[in-house]
Amino acid sequence: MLLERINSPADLKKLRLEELNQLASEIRARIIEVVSSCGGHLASSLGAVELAIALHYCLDTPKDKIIWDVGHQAYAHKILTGRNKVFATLRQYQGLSGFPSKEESPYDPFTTGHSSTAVSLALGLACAQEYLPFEKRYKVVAVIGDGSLSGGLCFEGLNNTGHLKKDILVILNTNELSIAPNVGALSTYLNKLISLPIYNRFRQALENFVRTRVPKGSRLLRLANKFEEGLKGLFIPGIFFEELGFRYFGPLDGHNLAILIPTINNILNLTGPNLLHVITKKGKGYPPAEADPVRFHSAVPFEIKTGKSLASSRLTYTQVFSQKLVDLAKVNKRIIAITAAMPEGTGLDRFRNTYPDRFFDVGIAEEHAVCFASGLAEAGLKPVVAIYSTFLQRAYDQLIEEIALQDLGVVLAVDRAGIVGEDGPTHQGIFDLSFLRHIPNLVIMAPQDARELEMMLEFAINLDKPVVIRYPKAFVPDSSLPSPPLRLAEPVILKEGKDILVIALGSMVIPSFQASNLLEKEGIKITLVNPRFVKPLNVKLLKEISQQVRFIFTVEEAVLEGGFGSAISEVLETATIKIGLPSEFICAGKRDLLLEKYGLTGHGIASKIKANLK
Ligand SMILES: Cc1ncc(C[n+]2csc(CCOP(=O)(O)OP(=O)(O)O)c2C)c(N)n1
Repeated sequence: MLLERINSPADLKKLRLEELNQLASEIRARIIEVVSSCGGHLASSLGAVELAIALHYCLDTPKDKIIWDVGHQAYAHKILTGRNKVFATLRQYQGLSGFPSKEESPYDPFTTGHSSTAVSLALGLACAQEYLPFEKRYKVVAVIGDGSLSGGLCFEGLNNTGHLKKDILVILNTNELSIAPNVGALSTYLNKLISLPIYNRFRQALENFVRTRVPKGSRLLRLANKFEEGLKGLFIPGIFFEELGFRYFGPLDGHNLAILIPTINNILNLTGPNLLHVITKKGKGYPPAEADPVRFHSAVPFEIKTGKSLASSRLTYTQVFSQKLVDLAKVNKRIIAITAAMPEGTGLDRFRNTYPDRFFDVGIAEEHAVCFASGLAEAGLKPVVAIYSTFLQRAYDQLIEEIALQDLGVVLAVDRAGIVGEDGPTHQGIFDLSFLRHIPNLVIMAPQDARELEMMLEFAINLDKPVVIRYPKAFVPDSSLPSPPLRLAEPVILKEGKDILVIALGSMVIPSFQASNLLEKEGIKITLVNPRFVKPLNVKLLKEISQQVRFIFTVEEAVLEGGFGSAISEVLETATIKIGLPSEFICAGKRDLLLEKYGLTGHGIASKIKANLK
């Protein structure tokens, strides 16, 4: 096994080309073996194996910096940079992160996970070089996907790079997919480039001719340059990037090390912004992933031989939302569904398959998704934007300016709210309550179970206000708790007792109910309230209830600062004790394990309450 001999990129440089190809196969086998048992971003990482080998072969890492956009395709990079021995701990509690992580390795200059940031980060590093002593300067490479390129931030980075003309290599890795098939006019353009590799040869020939045959300063040179300029638009691929100020190279086969290595070596000797376009196959080398790269983008554990998923078939909140929206859209023809490149993750694939004319995948463009929804709502339609809590962070300004300020009837179905598990700190959906709660006009709800999620979605669709419904990445709980019809701001009192009041939000209602059963066995009498709404609150009723008990507790699956408990303590005169998550970046690990760690289970809540009563 060659892989056993690779402890750092220095070892890679001792290998011959055939050995590098063999190494690529061994890395693929290792990735498949580990991801089949712990899940992860399989297809993208399999597609970027040769790219990782070529980059580490050509660069002097970790002095030189590679920034992988999103970072989900960087498993080979991890394996090559001294992390193979611990690779089996991928995405597990206290194990290797599923994304580049600064804490984990000097080869990861940034901790990443959100899309379209790589060019801007790389430009910052490239710009900083001028301020560093010569011996400390390094090369900077950003690897972006065609999906990342559908995000506006990536364009801002490219635009500024072309303007600043710093030394930077952007590698554009196209495979015609984000998670789902890539969308947008630019993606169509890239596909056109891929299918016409002839231009680059033509351009190369023209450049060689001009360089070798035409005397410098001659009229002929000026003419030839004009001719080249004129032909550019017709023939040269990457005119778009050239106009942005980049020198464009490619497209190349991103799995062919014999071409990749010398090309990257050559380009690294050039100054200014350069863009190398490579074409790869998502899922390369594992037939089930090549055949179904969408399913294997973020794979759950699977059987290697067949690719068969080993996931539980229990119902999730996402599936409940997915089905209910389709049911509501059957009757209400104004409903429009919007996703920012996550049709499968948000469950909107069902809507897309049922009502393709009322479904929009806008690319990895959360800001645009929210603005676009505003336009649709202003025109009288009922947009439902399904989005992960962590990615809604991107659209904060649009939410305030284009939705809330206009008081438009847009529904935001905020999935993955709370602890998400294996994707770790970049993906935990724990900040949304704190950044949403203070926005005027917004109605915010959280369901205790599947039934309540369905009710809330229907309620939101019929309310002419901006509404957020937040729900976790979880199986829906078995629930026999009552769910009377929803009324704006009205909580449900689930049980009444005179000692303490527990107001538990959304995913924390059932664990708090379990906690109350435990505490009642010890003689503590509890009033348990499911508030349903974070905003608006029925302050009068909450005050009345709170005056009948001695202690008040709130429970939420979100960061405490500025969260739901803060909302309660702002309106009640009695002191409240808040149970929830600390304001810290929560590591990866199974959701259940992390909930237990932070005391957000029935037992955990009961012991926190008891500890505070003492
Ligand atoms: C801001 C943001 N939105 C959504 C995602 C979810 N996401 C992760 S990877 C990905 C697709 C990336 O596509 P591309 O850059 O083409 O890489 P590929 O997986 O095709 O190699 C998406 C949408 C994200 N990481 N960040």
